[in-house]
Amino acid sequence: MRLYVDSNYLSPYAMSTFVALQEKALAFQLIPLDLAAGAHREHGFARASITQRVPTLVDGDFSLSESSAIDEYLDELYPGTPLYPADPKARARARQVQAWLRSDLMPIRQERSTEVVFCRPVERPLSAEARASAARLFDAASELLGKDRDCLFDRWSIADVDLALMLNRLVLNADSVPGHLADYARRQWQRPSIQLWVNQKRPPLEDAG
Ligand SMILES: N[C@@H](CCC(=O)N[C@@H](CS)C(=O)NCC(=O)O)C(=O)O
Repeated sequence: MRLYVDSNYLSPYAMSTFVALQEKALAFQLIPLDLAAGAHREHGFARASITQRVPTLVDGDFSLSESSAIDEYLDELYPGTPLYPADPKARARARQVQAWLRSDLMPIRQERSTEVVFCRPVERPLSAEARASAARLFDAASELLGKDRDCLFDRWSIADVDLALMLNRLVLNADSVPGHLADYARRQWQRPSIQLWVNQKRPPLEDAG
């Protein structure tokens, strides 16, 4: 198996699929693509991915992009740690959380990029729009998690990775986050499969300005 990811190891979507492969204990080759140099536009990758985006998984003669589709594919085909809950309603909820985190909360994603999570914090305070997004994130996460839960469902799921990543955009930048949500995100971050991604060797960031 091959997993194509960005060569800066900053993509939260690539991280989700990397963690999924680790949790399934599958052997795979991690192939970093230099997106800035347009490596994802080259013919071979463009055809395999269909979308010209990372992550893309190649499994034998089958290739697939879109991180949550990859997560679901791996869970349906391979044994190992379940990535999604078995119960259909909980499973649907996990898919809801993943789809929502990939399509909403844009101001947080813009003002607290994953450079904050994997490299270094930024000083600029959140805009009013980002604070409003953060309030919606906290409401939703509190509703989903309750007060003291370690994970969204009865046991860990891949949706926890995505939710913890979104919260950690704020937690790791020392932005204000309700304590129970910050604790959840920090605990999730200790998972060995996540730490393997966190500890990838990244090229140094160029200084802004
Ligand atoms: N919805 C996609 C998003 C993937 C995505 O946006 N990948 C970015 C890297 S974070 C990418 O490939 N960017 C290259 C480009 O679009 O030019 C997923 O979940 O996999």
